[in-house]
Amino acid sequence: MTAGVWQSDLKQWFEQRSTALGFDLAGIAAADEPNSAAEARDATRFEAWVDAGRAGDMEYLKRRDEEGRLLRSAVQVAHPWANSVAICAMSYGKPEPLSIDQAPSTSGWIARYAWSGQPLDPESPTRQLRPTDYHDFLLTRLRQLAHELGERAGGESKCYVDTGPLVERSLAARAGIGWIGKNTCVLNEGKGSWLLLGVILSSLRLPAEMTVLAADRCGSCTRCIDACPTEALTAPHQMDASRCIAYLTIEKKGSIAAELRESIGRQVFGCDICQDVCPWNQRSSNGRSNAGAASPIQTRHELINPELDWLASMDAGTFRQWFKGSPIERTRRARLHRNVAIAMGNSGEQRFLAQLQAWCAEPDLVLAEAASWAIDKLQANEGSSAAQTAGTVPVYEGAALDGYAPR
Ligand code: B12
Ligand code: SF4
Ligand code: SF4
Repeated sequence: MTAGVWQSDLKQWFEQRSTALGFDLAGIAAADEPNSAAEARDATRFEAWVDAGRAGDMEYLKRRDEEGRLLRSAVQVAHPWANSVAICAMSYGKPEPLSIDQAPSTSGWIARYAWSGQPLDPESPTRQLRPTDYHDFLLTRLRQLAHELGERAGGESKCYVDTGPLVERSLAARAGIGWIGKNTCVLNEGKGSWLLLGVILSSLRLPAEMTVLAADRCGSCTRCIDACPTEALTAPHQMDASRCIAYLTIEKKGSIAAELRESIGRQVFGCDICQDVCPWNQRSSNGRSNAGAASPIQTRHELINPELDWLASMDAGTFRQWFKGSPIERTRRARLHRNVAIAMGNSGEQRFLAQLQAWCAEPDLVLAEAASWAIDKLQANEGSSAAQTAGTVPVYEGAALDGYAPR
């Protein structure tokens, strides 16, 4: 296939169109240099990560081609036709509370990316929000953009949000969206790390001089590493995903290892701690998404610090009503309840015993076992304060970034 080239006016057009479609940041990186230093470095890092068993049970990350190469080690392994990647990022930064703020000990925490909703009717005074999932609304916008790009410059393209055989964060860093923080998230000086990423693979070639990288602004700060309750951040930029609360509460099927349960605290879906403590997010959470009045990323306030017994009371119908179309839907009710049982055990609240006892009689053995663990924990802690769960992560004052002041 003959490939066109990203000219600077095309790049400019792309950035403008991505903003018009509701994205906050956009950038382009080359994917046509399998032997370039950046590709080789990322491939080595990814392989080392998988070989060290860091991916836990996430088998999709370990898939290989016939030659034994990991599909995600470089873009061209699975997409030999792709010469460039265009990355678009949407901010979900909001001024709402953080997981590390004080909260009732009876409440849980749902990761803020999963609070998203869109008005059923923007004109209605109640502005009731229906659940949305970033995979869907980013992909729709990316496909529109890819279609327009094709009309303008030709070439082949393919869009992914999350699910493609790519390491999106490495590509985003190479496209200048931001730098990879010590918590492994992509951070942008203006927007922080509350960014959702989407990728358009393209057969267009990118001249090397068009690549502009963002400087690393972590300095000597280690707040994310210090705050991680499960020690999943084993070193700067190194994550053992099999210990990460996001993995344990969202991805992990079956029972969660007993030794990690207490550290999960009150997180019932995902984890925001290593981003909540980041000084770049404490400022940039004011930088709202530019997605507009009918934005699909508005906050469903009921999901901030939700009461654990409210989540526990959900039957199949109520769960569907609240979470159909949300990222929480894919975790399913049984897994959410497993997580709620663990959070109840960590709460110190004796009033959850009745619910936990009811779950012990459930045919779902994973839930029954988690509930039984929680009962033992509550009974062992009887009389002690419930302050175990909320606001346990140290709250940091001021910035400790070498010579850099977050805006
Ligand atoms: C699997 C996965 C997870 C796993 C593993 C996370 C991980 N760190 O790998 C789990 C379930 C734990 C997870 C959690 C979360 N995830 Co996730 N996840 C993914 C997914 C599908 C693949 C990631 C992957 O390939 N990891 C493999 C490892 C090797 O990658 P890595 O740790 O990023 O390592 C690379 C770099 O760190 C770098 N590197 C390594 N060493 C060094 C050293 C230096 C000096 C430097 C500079 C770089 C560097 O090279 C490595 C390889 O290329 C991506 C989507 C995608 N297709 O890419 C989303 C994605 C990374 N997740 C995302 C989100 C939002 C989250 C959560 C915030 C959700 C939540 N609130 O619960 C948390 C964040 C936790 C955290 N601190 O990372 C976003 C990240 C956006 C951002 N701003 O970075 C993504 C891109 C999805 C999206 N489309 O927006 N996730
Ligand atoms: S998301 Fe939570 S558990 Fe995972 S690395 Fe960050 S602080 Fe640790
Ligand atoms: S908390 Fe500090 S070290 Fe961690 S990502 Fe943010 S600035 Fe970097």
